[in-house]
Amino acid sequence: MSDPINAQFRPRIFSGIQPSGGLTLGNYLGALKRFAALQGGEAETIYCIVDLHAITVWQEPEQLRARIREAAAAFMAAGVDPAQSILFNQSQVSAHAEMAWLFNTVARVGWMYRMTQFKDKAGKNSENASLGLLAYPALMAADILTYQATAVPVGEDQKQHLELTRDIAAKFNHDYGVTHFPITEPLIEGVATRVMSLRDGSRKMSKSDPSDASRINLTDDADTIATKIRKARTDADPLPGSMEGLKDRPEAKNLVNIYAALADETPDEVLARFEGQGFGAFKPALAEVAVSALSPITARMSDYMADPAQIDRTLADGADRAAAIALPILERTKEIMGLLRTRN
Ligand code: AQP
Repeated sequence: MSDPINAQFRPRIFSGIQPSGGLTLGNYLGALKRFAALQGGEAETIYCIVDLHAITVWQEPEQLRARIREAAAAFMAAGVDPAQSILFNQSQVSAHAEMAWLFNTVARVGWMYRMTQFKDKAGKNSENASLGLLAYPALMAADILTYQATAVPVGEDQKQHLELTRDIAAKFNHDYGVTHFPITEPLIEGVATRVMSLRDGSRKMSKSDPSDASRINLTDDADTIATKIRKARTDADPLPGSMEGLKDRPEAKNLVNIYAALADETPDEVLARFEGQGFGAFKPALAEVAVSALSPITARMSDYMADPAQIDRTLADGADRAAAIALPILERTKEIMGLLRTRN
C-alpha cells in the first residue's frame, strides 16, 4: 500500500535506463514495455537515459554518445511517445547532479556499502572503484525525487536502490521537519521482473555481460535471436504442466517466463500447451514468439537511428520540459536546507 504522505503529491512516474551497452530483452520486458504501457494514465510519465550513471564505470566517449542515441531510439521504438511522456538524457538537466550532491549529505556511507549492486560491480578490488559507483544510489534518488515522483517502474534488481531512495526521502523529511519528498513506490510487476541470462539461470540478463550469447539485444536480427535461443542452456527433462514443477529448473523457468511475457500470457497458460514436450519443441516456438515481438521494434529503432539530429532535438526538447519541473523542486530543497536560492 502506498505511503499516506504520497496523497499530497501529484501522481508522477519516473524511470531510467543506463546507456552502458545496447539494450536487452531484460531491459525491454522489465522496463521499456511497461514504460510504454503506463503512458496516458492519471500519472505524468518522465523517462530518462541515465548517462551520468553509465559513466560510474568506464565508457569510451564516442561509443557512449552513440549508445545514448541508440537508447533514445529503443525507448521510442518500444512505444515511449515523446509527445505523451517526457523523454530526455540525464546529463542535460543539471538539477540531477545538484540534487545528488545535496543527497550525498543526507545519505550515510554505511547505506552505500550495503548495496549489492556496488559489491557486484566493484568486485574484489572495491578500493579502486569510482567514487561515483559507490554514490550511484544517491544520484538515483536525486533522479526520482527531483520530480517528486510517486512511483517508479523497475525490474527486481533495482528494488534495493528504491528502498534507499525511500530512506533518503524519509530522512530528509524528518531531519528538516517537512513533507517535501514522497515515499516513492516501486512498481515491480509481471512475470519478467528478472529476466535471467541465457547461459546461466542464476545470473540476470545484463547489457554489460561479457558474453553476447547470454542476452538478446534489441538490435539482434531474427537469425541471431533464433540461434541464441537454440543455444540457450536448458536441461533434458520435458516441461511440466505448471510452474510449480519448474521450482528447481532456473533455466527452463526463465525461458517459460520470457515466452509468457512476450506473448502476454501467464506462465501456466504456456505450460498447459507445452506439457510433456522437450526443449526441441519449445525453443523454436519461443524463437518465433521472440522474433515476432522484437522484429518490429528493431526495425523502428533503425528508422529512428537513421536520423540522429532528430533524436538530439527530441532529447533537447525533453530536457527543457524536465528542467521546468525539476528546477523549482531543487530550489525549494536548497531553501529548506538553509542555502540561498539561485533562481526565483
Ligand atoms: N534482466 C532484467 N530483467 C528485468 N529487468 C531488467 N532490467 C535490467 N535488466 C533486467 C531493468 O531495466 C531497467 C534499466 O536498468 P539499468 O540500465 O539502469 O541498469 P541495470 O539494472 O544494471 O541493467 P543492466 O542491463 O544489467 O545494465 P548494466 O549491465 O550496465 O549493469 C531497470 O528498471 C532494471 O531493473
